[in-house]
Amino acid sequence: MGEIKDKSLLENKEFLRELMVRMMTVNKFEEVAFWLFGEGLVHGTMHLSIGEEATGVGTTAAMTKDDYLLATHRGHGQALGKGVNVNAMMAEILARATGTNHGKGGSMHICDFDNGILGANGIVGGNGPIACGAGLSIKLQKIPNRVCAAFFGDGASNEGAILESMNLAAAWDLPVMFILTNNTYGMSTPLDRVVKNKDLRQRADAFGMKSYECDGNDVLEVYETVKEARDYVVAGNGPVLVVEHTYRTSGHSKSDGNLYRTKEEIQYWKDNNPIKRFRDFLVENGIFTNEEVDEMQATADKIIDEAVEYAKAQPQPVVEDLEADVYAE
Ligand SMILES: Cc1ncc(C[n+]2csc(CCOP(=O)(O)OP(=O)(O)O)c2C)c(N)n1
Ligand SMILES: [Mg+2]
Repeated sequence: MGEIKDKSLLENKEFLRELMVRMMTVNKFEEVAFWLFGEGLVHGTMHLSIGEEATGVGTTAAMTKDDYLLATHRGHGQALGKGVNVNAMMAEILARATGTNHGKGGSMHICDFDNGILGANGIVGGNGPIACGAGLSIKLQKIPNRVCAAFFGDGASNEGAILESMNLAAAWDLPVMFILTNNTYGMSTPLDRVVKNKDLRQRADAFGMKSYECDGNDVLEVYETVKEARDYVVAGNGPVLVVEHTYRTSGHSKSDGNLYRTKEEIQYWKDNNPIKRFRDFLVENGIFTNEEVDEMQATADKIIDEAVEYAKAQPQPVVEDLEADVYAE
């Protein structure tokens, strides 16, 4: 783990515990969703973010409930971090009527306006233009202390929509945080095969935008970096780019034979996953004992066990409701 700028964080045991439980909850949610998929209870496909837990959790921990967030196709951790109800999200994954989207959206469309989650998005790079719209609404209504965060990946960073959005947000000084989760791959394609300049942070320079960078497997570094970036944005300075370097140890989606990377590479990142690193940090610094961290894991396991039990008992959507929520009323 890197240098901690705000040492008082280390005394805030409740906050540190919350960060760990959230990461464990995201991890457990996805492991269980994987099994439910295998049982035929999840339809369509699904993108897991196992190994990337610190990005979604660390970023959203630095945001307020009212901040807006646009999640990606790999957005379970982003949505759970932002505060979506776990039961409702599990019900959505199982296509139940009481899910976040009434069972009609699924994994790639989780949305929860009460917690500022304007939706996940299956269109790679599709978040950028929407974030500009949300940012413009904050600016025109002069809403104080609010930002919109748009998550996107290294692959999406080459999409025209993202580059155009960064330019527009910079030109109009919009309160947008562009959160680039660099997990090294866009599906099976490594970043260095599709870009000449691997320094993704420099993308911001082209638009006159301030940028930040952090170790995306270090949850405290992610939190502190995004907090600083958010302070800059809410002070009225315009948008920022935050590059978070991480790695997805799970496959790209449900259909991934992992033929594009070695077992050794995956193992290296499993050994350096953000939950393990945070556990080591907490224990080595005497903040929590191993047993206390085990209790956090038990808490997360219970949250997810209960969510599965809840979701399985929920009704399926009915055909009569097919067109509900499709048109604005
Ligand atoms: C516009 C568009 N192009 C292609 C796809 C197919 N696709 C789904 S995920 C993905 C890879 C995206 O890579 P990245 O942005 O790095 O995100 P990651 O999957 O690594 O989280 C692609 C190409 C899509 N969903 N939308
Ligand atoms: Mg990627």
